[in-house]
Amino acid sequence: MVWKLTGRNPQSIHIHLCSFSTDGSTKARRTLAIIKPDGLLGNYTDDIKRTISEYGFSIVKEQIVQLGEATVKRFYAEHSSKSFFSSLVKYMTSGPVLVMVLEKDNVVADWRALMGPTDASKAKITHPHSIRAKCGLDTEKNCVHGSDSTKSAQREILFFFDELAPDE
Ligand code: RTP
Ligand code: MG
Repeated sequence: MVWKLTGRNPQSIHIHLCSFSTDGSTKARRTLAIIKPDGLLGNYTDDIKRTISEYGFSIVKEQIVQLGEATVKRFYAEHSSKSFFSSLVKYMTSGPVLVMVLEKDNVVADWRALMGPTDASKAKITHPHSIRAKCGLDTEKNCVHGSDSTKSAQREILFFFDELAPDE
């Protein structure tokens, strides 16, 4: 079976799904997604989850959580020296978030493509069908998170769902 879903505007979303991956690994097929406070408070959750399903992702785990400052600082530690860090912490603790583990082939790249670029105001112009274009506002309030690599995905999934740790 071959899935071939493309974005409504192929120039803005490039997703080609092929279900013939046979490496047997589940880790490489999972990523961490978060609907950030502006997404949840703005009532975008149902639309985002519908889009997730339409593009062939399965939601393996999900949990609504109110993140505290210390948790956000640990989660986004790679940005701790950036000028926007304190503002990011304030934003991510401003309301509850929906944390999800998504699964499909090529999941990390495909979820990043579906989210769109970090700056939602630019996404509205360059990637108008992306999730950030539809529900984000600017370079900070961009509605959704996605792991940026398979390695980050493994760390981030365990960060929130340690029951998904491999046995060995
Ligand atoms: P994310 O990690 O949330 O999926 O976002 P990303 O990879 O697209 O962008 P990243 O560079 O990792 O930045 C993490 C989050 O920090 C906020 N941000 N604010 N004010 C600013 O200049 C600025 N830059 C980034 C955004 O919420 C971004 O998603
Ligand atoms: Mg990032």
